[in-house]
Amino acid sequence: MKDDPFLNTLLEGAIAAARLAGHHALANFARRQEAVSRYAHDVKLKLDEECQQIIQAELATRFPDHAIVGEEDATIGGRLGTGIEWVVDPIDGTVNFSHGLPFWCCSIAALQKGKTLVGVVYAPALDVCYTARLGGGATCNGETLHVSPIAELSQSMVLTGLDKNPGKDLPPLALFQATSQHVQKARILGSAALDLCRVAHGQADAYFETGIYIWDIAAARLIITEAGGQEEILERLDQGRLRFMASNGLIHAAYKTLLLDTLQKR
Ligand code: LIP
Repeated sequence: MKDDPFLNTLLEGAIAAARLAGHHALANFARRQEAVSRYAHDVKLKLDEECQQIIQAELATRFPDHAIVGEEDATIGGRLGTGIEWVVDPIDGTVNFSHGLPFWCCSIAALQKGKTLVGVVYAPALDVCYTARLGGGATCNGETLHVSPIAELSQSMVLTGLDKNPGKDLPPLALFQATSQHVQKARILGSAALDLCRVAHGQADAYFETGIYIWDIAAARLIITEAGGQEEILERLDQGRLRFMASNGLIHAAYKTLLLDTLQKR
């Protein structure tokens, strides 16, 4: 596992920012229902915005020349000259958080030319901090991560989410029913970043979702690959939405074929 001082500095900053934001959300748990706006199946919380501001302030102090893009405020801070762009989801699993479910996290990634250099996914309510450096491995609370050895789709646990805007696609529940018959269990936990970290941790074997965004996956996709897994954007949809999958690598081809055949996208 190579040691790169530049990546270490980026990772140290990302961890500090994620912890500041996560502790702020936890400390203001009583305010978890304060909403900026509510939608049919989603919500934008005041704490989303506050945590985004905390992360942006910490990163801008440490890295004034870097750009910052976040779910709550696609602000490009600093100069793009360095080519380093921070991609931030201050609270991934927002609806879980607003209901008091612990499956939520702060996700922060540093990208250069679209490639993730470091990633942090911090889940304060679960007291777990996942990290990864490009070429430097992945950890959970300092312990090295590796994906599961499950090699049969029929024995696998897959994590997914339901697309809020399916459009002309197969209805999300029909896709869930059709694919879940071919795996041991399919679960919906409500946080893409944490789902991907569970795959990296070997606690699940694959993940798939349509309708998520780069900020949901930017950090955790590096954690997956540095833990020996595989990930790919299957399709880029409208308004930045993605069809994305990841796995332990062993069941990747079989799961991808099942998904695309069911979606009739092959
Ligand atoms: C969430 C994703 C989750 C998806 C939810 C939501 P947010 O992100 O992490 O996988 O199913 O609909 O998009 O909005 O909580 O940051």
